[in-house]
Amino acid sequence: MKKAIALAVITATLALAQLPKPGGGSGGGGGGSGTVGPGTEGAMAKFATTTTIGDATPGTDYVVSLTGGTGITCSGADGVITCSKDGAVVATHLVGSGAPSANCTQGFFFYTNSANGDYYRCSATDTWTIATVLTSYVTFQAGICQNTTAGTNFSLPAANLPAATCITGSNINTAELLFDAGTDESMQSWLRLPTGWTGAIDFALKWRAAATSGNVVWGLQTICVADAETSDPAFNTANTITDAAKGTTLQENDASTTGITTTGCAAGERMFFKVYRDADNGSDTMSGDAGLLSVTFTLRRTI
Ligand SMILES: [Ca+2]
Ligand SMILES: [Ca+2]
Ligand SMILES: [Ca+2]
Repeated sequence: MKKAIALAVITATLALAQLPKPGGGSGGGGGGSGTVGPGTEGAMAKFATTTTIGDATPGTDYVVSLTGGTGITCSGADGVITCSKDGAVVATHLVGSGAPSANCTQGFFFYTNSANGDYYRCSATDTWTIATVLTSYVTFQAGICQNTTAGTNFSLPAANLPAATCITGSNINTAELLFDAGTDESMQSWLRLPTGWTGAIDFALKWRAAATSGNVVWGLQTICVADAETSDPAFNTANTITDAAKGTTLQENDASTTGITTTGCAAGERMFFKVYRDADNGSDTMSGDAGLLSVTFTLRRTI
């Protein structure tokens, strides 16, 4: 008789009784029970390969039944019960204190860190990925085009501001902000840092240019304002990205950086950001305007 059992932790209860030997003899008496839990490799409870309870000589053993357990398949006959791993059932949930270190198989394993409640999933063979950090993206388009009039939702300074310009094709109607090649120009806006924010933010932007050589240096600065604070703090030190122009005119061009500076920021706060072209930077060598199309923040939060 085969018995497939369905729990991740192997638990088996043994009922013991002395069996009569084949062809006669008296049994009876005996009895009791024990619980077999997870053990070390090679120990009976591990069921690492095949575990036999009893011996190969039927009729003289005390094990008469086995119940419970998970991930094992048992068969028994005449006092010998043999249990093996059931390949169709695998442990799926591991628990430990701290980050997981055990090997895992993608799609089968889930791990709980008992120290802080974080959950991990096996995202690839022997690779654990924390599952309680959600990644989200916030994108701001640089501008819009109403018929032939361009505008932007960003706040612009009184001087040294990028010009909103329509990009109108046969199908697409949108706008860009044109940043000068020699004078730093900037725009700014803000977003609310989500509850559970982990502190790590990546930044990406899309831009284009008529020029087909040289580099553009983009700058980003952030600063945050909390509840009961006034909202005119100085910006943090800038993160910059140096990105080469495409070799083909007006092709869209991605630029990005990870782990931007967010000193003084916390979950729930308003994060102001300022984007500019560091046009007078010696590394900003592209001639002509750089047209900003969008900026995107990658935010992470725990659940
Ligand atoms: Ca690029
Ligand atoms: Ca500058
Ligand atoms: Ca320049």
